[in-house]
Amino acid sequence: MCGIVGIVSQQAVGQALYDAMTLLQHRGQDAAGIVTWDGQQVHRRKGNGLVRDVMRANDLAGLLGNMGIGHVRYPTAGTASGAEAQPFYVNSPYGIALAHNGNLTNVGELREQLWKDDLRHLNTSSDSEVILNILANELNHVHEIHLQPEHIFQAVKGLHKRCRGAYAVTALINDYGIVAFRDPFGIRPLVIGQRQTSKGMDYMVASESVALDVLGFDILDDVQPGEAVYISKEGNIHRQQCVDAPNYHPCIFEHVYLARPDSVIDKILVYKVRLKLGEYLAEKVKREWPDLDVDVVMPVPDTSRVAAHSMARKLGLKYREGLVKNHYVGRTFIMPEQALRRKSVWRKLNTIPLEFRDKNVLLVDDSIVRGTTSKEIIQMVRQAGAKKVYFVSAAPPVKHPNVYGIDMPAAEELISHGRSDDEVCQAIGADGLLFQDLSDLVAAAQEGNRTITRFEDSVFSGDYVTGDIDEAYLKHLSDLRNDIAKMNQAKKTESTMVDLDDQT
Ligand code: PIN
Repeated sequence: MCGIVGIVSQQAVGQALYDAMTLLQHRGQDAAGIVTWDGQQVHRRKGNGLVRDVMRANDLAGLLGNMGIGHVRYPTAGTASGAEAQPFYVNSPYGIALAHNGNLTNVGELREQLWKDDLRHLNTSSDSEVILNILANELNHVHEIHLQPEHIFQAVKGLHKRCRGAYAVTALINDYGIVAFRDPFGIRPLVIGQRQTSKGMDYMVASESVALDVLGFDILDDVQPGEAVYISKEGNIHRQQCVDAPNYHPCIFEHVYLARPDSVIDKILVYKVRLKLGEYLAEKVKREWPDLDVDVVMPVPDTSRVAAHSMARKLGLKYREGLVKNHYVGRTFIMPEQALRRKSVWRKLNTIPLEFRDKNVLLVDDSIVRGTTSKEIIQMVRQAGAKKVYFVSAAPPVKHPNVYGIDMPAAEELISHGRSDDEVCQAIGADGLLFQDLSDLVAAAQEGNRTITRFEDSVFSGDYVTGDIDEAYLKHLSDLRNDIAKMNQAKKTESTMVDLDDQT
């Protein structure tokens, strides 16, 4: 999961890109980058770390121009190395910079084609570099010195024919404008907004609407699955569907945990989904645990707060916040090594014993992925004096790996993979455990937009919407993602800042 943004304005965009990226920072804390065009020249800054650490004041001052794109990165395919921070850049044709959120599922085949058929060298293991080179190659075929919107759409059509998987993209074409597009299933989110200023209309595309909101842009629409949106440097917007049969199957995990609650994705307010998740959970608790003796409902901060609150209300139980989060340590499932992850739970959360002493507590978390934090939290809560600890997950059990750009662990590292709910309950040491039903999660999201008949929910169901995922692919992914692989990568990439000349 990453965050992307693109802005075309009639005034300088450096600061606005920076602000948008800080609003998307929850989507990736690993690396950040911005590329702008000032009418003559491209300006770039990228590196490992948070937006505020990569872009110091003097870097920002150098990001000149009225259009640009930005990216915050959470490592998925490839490694976490600074050389792979985005946007990537190619100088032909025109000069194109590209930022991508997602993961291609036929990247091996594309790499081979790019080398053997298109004579293009790839310098990193990132699939975003692959997409950029495919786009460049398709634009090369068009071979127009005066690029028109229809040429760009033709190139995106060609790209859709070659690429499989999940991709939401913003690309800057020097001296022309910004093109944004979404894969034919609309798996990763992408929204367009506009803002009227005294100098003209500004346009922004971003992974989440929160970036538009805060910067004073109104939501115009979601980029549709398979659609491309081209905004010329003059501020003219062109849109075209670039696949014959698009399917609207956005990722449901955005609503579980990834997105900010104040974002609206595909017309669905994330906050409302989480409220609903709590209500469905309350019904399940009533059904499954009719004699439950609980003194207090408590969220594991932060994501599950909304669901825990609506659940407590529906159950007529007290809602309390007895776990306090330190916001200055990273999210735990980013960390590669199991031991590191364990330790960080204790660095991240602390208890208020007053809320636990001699009480039966019902803890709510947004999901259980590896189960490491749940286990540690339950121990922590018992140490704080709780008598009984029940645990509910606002999402169904995560049983399958994600292949569409969420940095989930390998299947064998998912606690619910190959385990019954009772076995998971035992493994995390709870007195009782309930998971949300998948049908309720889908219903909660669908209530926000009934035109979406299916969501990408493979981590729960094992059904991969693109239809091209087989055992061999999952095995390959597991080899890339397991803890040992991640530790080896981490060792290789100890240096933090990138050389700005790492052009592709
Ligand atoms: C909470 C995010 N949420 C907490 C992410 C932990 C699963 N984990 C998924 C629960 S917040 S584990 O937004 O960072 O506050 O099951 O892998 O141990």
